[in-house]
Amino acid sequence: MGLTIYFDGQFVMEEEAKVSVFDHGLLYGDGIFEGIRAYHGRVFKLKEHIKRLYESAQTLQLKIDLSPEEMTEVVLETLRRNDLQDGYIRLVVTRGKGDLGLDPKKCPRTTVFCIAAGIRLYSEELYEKGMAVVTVPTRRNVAEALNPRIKSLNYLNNIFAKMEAHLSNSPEAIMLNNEGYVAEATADNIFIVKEGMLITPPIHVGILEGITRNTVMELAEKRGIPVLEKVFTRHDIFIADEVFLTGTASEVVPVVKVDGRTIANGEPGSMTKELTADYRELTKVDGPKINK
Ligand code: PXG
Repeated sequence: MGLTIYFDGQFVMEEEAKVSVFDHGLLYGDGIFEGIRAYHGRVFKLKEHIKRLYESAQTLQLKIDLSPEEMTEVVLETLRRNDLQDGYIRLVVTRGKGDLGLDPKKCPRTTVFCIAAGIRLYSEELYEKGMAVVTVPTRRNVAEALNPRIKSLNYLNNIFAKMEAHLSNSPEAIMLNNEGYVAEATADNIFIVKEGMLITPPIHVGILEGITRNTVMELAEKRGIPVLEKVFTRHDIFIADEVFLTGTASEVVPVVKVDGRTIANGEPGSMTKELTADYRELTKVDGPKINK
């Protein structure tokens, strides 16, 4: 059975949810998105995702006709219409229809759509055994060109990175910034553990301020684990006690090998396991209920 999609003010069947070939989201990647998850009948960190969406819109001067409260309701109603209690939500705002020039002024109305679907996850084995990843040649965008804090529809450099990972038979890539410091993975943030401290690159390295990243830092602080936002290099990864990635889709994924170097004893570490368990517990209670 097809999905019901929110598309520009209406709920339509997926076959009818069609974006114009003149939409600048398609022609120029001029738009923004959020990837959100629902667990156990609640939408995890929905407030935070809506906030980030409107912050991305503010910088791109994308005028969204809906208020944040109305957008929240769009997400919840899309889940209800698809009878989903758990799932993956993709919320997209594009510049809308214009002409064949890139001028955003020629686009009178933004396009908004919301998809709610089941989620495809990494295998449970990957969580138990950990993942082997590689660093790749493609660098993360420099903030002065396109700030990675904007969750825009321009993902080409991350897609290059993903292709480069696949060329090395690796499921995921670690990207460096233009100075060679570790930035993030293609759709995940990165953490290392060293001597009891949890370390992650600061935002100014040029990364997305991940909502899962912020959540994991809060969970660590609750456990009394010291959390440091500090730049680090590949060498720091190789000599780390633990490495993991965080993101809405992947949650907390242990990394056990990087560029052929085995991390510590090659097994997911204890802090990674504790934070994974805390995160999964939080998904049971956080966020608004889909059905009131
Ligand atoms: N870095 C980048 C570049 C991302 O795109 C994250 C980090 C993690 O952020 P959150 O807020 O999710 O913790 C992302 C997230 C997808 C997909 O389907 C991509 C993201 C999120 C959800 C789904 O590819 N990007």
